[in-house]
Amino acid sequence: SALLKVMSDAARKAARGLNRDFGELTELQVSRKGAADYVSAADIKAEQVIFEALTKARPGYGFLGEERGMVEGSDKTHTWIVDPIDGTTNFLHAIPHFAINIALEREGAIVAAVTYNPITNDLFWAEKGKGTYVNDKRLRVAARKHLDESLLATGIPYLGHGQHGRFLKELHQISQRVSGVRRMGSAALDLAWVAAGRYDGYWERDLKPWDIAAGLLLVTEAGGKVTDADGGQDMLKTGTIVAANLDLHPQLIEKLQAAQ
Ligand code: 2AM
Ligand code: CA
Ligand code: CA
Ligand code: CA
Repeated sequence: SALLKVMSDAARKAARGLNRDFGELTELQVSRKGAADYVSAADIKAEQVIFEALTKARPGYGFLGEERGMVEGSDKTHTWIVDPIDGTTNFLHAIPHFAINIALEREGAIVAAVTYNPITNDLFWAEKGKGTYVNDKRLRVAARKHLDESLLATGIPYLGHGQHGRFLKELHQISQRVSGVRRMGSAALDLAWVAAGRYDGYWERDLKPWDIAAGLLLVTEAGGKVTDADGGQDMLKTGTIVAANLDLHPQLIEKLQAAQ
């Protein structure tokens, strides 16, 4: 659709700068917003490119970006939610696992999503009611029904961020029941990989709207279920997310609750 083209063009345009800077930034081009919260010249430049492309195509829409915060628009029903690099730590360490994340919120619901890994050239996209794709290929969440055969992803709290003790309890509870747990460092790609059926499920806490807004549509349009840890729909407010297929989702929620 025209909307998806606007979003994927913006992501590909920002990706050109990221490909240039990947593995090439000096320490001088990186600063710290808080404990372990790094931002590089590449994050800021990529967000600027995305902001300009989206604002030109859809003047008036609001814009919420990790690096510039909220820019109110004249149109109060539409807001872009953007993370120019999800997985900045990977990006700065020359690990090819990060993504440009763009979602469109309409009256409180996410209606379109793009998650683009410029290194692998995987462009994950979804539009409400129309399914999820990676490039031209339709995606479907995995079909595994039992936790003991499933591979999950999660995120680990880091310096100055998150509840480390609670995370270890949850990991202790869950890792005994599954065939594996991965932690790759990009919430956006974790969700995209659940949509693709690569991971069977994913849970994480203390996230921001720009980490997960796109991915929650990718997973639901691929036939999966996404909730917060209580089974509710407050993921963007609580920053807590549990994603899996319809069989595994309740099992994952149960194990998380047993860990509290
Ligand atoms: P970011 O790269 O856009 O900052 C989940 O782990 C999320 O936490 C990531 O998607 C990442 O988004 C964010 N995050 C911020 N600082 C982090 C750090 N030091 N280590 C891991 N993740 C971090
Ligand atoms: Ca960040
Ligand atoms: Ca992020
Ligand atoms: Ca980011």
